[in-house]
Amino acid sequence: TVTLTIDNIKVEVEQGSTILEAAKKIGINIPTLCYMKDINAIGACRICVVEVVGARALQAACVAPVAEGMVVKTNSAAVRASRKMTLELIQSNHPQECNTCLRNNNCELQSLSEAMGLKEVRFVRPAQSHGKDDIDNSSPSIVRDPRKCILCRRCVAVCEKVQGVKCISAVNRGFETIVAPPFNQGLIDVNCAMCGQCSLVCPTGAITEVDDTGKVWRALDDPNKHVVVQTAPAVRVAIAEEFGLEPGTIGTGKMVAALRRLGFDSVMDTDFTADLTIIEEGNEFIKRVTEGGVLPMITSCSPGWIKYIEMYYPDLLAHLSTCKSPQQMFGALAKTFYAEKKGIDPANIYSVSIMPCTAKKFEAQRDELTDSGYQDVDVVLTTRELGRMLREIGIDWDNLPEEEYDAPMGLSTGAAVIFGATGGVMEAAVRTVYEVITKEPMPDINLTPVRGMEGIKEATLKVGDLEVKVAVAHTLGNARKLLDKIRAGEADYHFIEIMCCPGGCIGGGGQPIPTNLEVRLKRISGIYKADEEMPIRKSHENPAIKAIYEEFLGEPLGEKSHKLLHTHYIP
Ligand code: HC0
Repeated sequence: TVTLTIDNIKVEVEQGSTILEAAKKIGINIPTLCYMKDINAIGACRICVVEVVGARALQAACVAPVAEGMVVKTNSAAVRASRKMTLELIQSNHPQECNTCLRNNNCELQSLSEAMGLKEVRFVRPAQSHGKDDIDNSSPSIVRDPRKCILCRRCVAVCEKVQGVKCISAVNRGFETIVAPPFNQGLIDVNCAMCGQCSLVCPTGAITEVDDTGKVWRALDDPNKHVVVQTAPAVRVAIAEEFGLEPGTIGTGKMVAALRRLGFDSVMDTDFTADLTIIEEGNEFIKRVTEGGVLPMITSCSPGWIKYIEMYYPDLLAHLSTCKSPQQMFGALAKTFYAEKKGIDPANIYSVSIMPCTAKKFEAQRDELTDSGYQDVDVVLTTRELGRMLREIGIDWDNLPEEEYDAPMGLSTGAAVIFGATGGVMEAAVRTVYEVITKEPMPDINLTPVRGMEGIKEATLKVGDLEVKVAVAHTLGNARKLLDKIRAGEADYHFIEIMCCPGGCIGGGGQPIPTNLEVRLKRISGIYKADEEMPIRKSHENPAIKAIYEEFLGEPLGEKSHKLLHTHYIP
C-alpha cells in the first residue's frame, strides 16, 4: 500500500490507485467530466486537476497514480482557477442554447458550470470549424450535434471498448476536430448498431435520441386515430427516475395511469408478447433440438444486436431464432388480432411503444416488419421521451394511482418482466421449456447462474434426459466473443441469449440519464422484485396467452404465427 496526504488528511490506498480513487476513499469528490471508470480514463478534459506539492504542473487526478508521501491539494486557488478556466474555454465554443436543449437540467457541463461558480464567458465562439455545424439527422435512432460536443470522447470509448463497434472517433485535427463517423458520414451510412450507449454517456446534448414526441402528440390529438401503447419490461423500473425517484423503483401501475392521462385509447404491455415470444421461441428451440435444426439457437429480440450480427456475422444468421421481438409481435397483433376483436379499421390504429432503447426506433421502421399490412409499430418513444411528455402535462407522479393494463394484450407474467435484465429471456425460456419437455413443475424456477452483470454467463441444466447448455452475453463486445467461438466450431451450447446493452434492456440507450453500473444494478433488483411479486411467473401459465392461441393464432409455430410472429434477417 501507499500512504499520501490529501487536503491534510492521511489516506492509505493500494499501489497503482489514482489520486481520484484515493480522494474518494476519504469522501472527497473531485469533479470529473470525461472520466468513466474503467472505460474512459484518459485525463483529457482537465476538470479533475489537482495540485501535487512539488510537481511542475497540475495533475489530472483520474489518471495520476498515487505515490508514497505524496501531498495533494484538491481545492487550492490554482486548482479552482484552472478548472474554471477550462470550463470557460469549453463554454466559449459551446452553443448557449441550454433552455431549448434536450439535456437542459440534465447536462454535466451545465451542472459543473453552476457548481464551479462560472458566471461569465469572456471569450467568443470562434469562426465555424469544419464539420462542426453539421447536425447528423440521418439515423432513425440517434442525432449527433457536433456543435455541442466537448470532445470528451466518452462516446468513442463506449462504442469501441464496450460495444466493439468503433463507428465514431475524432476526425480532423486541432480546432477542426470533431467526433464523427469516418469522413463525417451520417450514422445511417456506417456500421452503427443504433444502441444509443453514446447518448447515455454524452455529458451534453451532442448525442441524443431522435425526439419523436411530436408524432405521438399529433396522433393523440387526432380524433380519427385509435392510439394504442405498449410498454417494455425495462421501462417500468426506470420511468420513476424521470420524476426524481430511486432507480429500480417499480413504476408499472403509475405509468399505466399516466399513459391514460396522456390520452392513449388503450394501454397494453410488451410483456404480454414477451410471454408469447417464450411460447414461440421455446417451441422453436424444442423443434431444433429434436429435429436437428441449427444450434446453438440465439435470441433475436434486441434490435441493436440484430443489426450487429447482420453487419458483422452474416454467416451466422441461421443461428438466430426466427421470432420477431416482443415489440414487433405486439405491433403485428395490434393491427390484426386487436383490431378484429375491437372492430376497428387497422388503418386507423396508431401503435406506439415505450422502450428503453434507441435501436427499437430503427427496428420499427424496418421494411420487413409490416406483416399486418401496415407499419406494425408506428412510433417508438424512449423512457426519456415519455418522461418529457409526462412532465409537459404536469403529471404529479407521487400522487398518481396505480392502474391495471387493458385487455386483451395487457396480462403478463414474471417471466416476461425479467426480459428486461440480462439473462432474463433465457431464464424465462427455461421455465417454460423445462415444463413443456418434462411435463413436471421445475423444482426451482430462479435460474440464478444467468443473473447479474458478468459479461458472459453459462449454465448446464438437466431437462428430462437432455443436458441443455446455455450461455448469456450482454454488450456487443461480449457477443463478439461468443460468435467467434461459434465460428471456430468451439461452442457446444444449445441456446444463447444476447442483449446489446450492458445489463440488458435496463441499461438501454433510451433509459434515464445517468445510467451507470450502480444504477443498472438497482434496476436489475427492481426487475427481479417485480418478477417475485407477480402472481404467475411462467409464460405458459398466462391465461391471456392461452386465449390468444384458442381465439386467433391456433398453435405455436402454426400458419398465423409464422406470418405474424416470425421474420427473416438481411445479410
Ligand atoms: Fe427489451 Fe424486449 S426485453 S428487447 O430489452 O425480448 O428494448 O425492456 O421491450 O421487444 O419484451 C427493450 C426491454 C423489450 C422486446 C421485450 C425483448
